[in-house]
Amino acid sequence: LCTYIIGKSIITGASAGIGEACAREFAKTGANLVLTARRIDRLNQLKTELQSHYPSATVHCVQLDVRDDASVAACVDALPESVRDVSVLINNAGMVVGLDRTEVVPASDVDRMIDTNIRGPLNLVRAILPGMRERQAGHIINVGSIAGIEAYAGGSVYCATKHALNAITQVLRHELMDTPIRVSEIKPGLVNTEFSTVRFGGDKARADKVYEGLTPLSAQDIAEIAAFIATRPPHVQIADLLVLATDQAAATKAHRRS
Ligand code: 8X3
Repeated sequence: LCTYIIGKSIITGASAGIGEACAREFAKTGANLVLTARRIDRLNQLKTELQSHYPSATVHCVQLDVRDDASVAACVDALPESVRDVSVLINNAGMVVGLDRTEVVPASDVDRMIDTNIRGPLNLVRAILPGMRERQAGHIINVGSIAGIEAYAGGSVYCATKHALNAITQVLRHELMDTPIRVSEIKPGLVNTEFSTVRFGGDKARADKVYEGLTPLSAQDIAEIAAFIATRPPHVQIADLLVLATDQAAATKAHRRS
């Protein structure tokens, strides 16, 4: 069994889905957590829960919109001394809007996806990586998607953002090859989270259809993989992990029983 521990970790988008599950999974190991999201109430609830279940974990919550570079920089500047030396950055915050043909995607939706899914992780890297370089220690784990290696009708901007994140992950590995800092990407397929509800503007019934008749991945499945990645020995860099539900073969190909 691996004995490497997860140290101080910052997780973006920790109020729900994969980010929230990562917070739970990392807290189990007694990690010191910085959790960020726009929905601070949900983060504070999660903090209360985590601290009662895992007393050795510490949790610091910050209301943050990863799209806003100045806020990201200020958030990192204001971190308490005890968690300043972040060792793991989980770039999880991400979203999708719509499943429209490319020519009808509103410009505002283009901006929201590009700003959250590309600018967001870049903002975090700009704020966190210099400290990791100084300390010569750290691990960046980007939450990508199968949409980062495949493209499907209705996914133009989302697929483009996840392809971009995949490129950024690879570039970082080149730039950090001569350091002990590791860069990993997890690319999940169908995961049952708020992702599809957000995609369809809150239409839960339409979102449920995405996962109907099959067994999708859960956020917990991905969080366990993130914890596995973060606890490998220092010479092991899990570069790229595509994780699919057993019922899924490709982004738009899945076996449904009903
Ligand atoms: C996974 C999203 O749309 O490819 O991030 O199922 S999708």
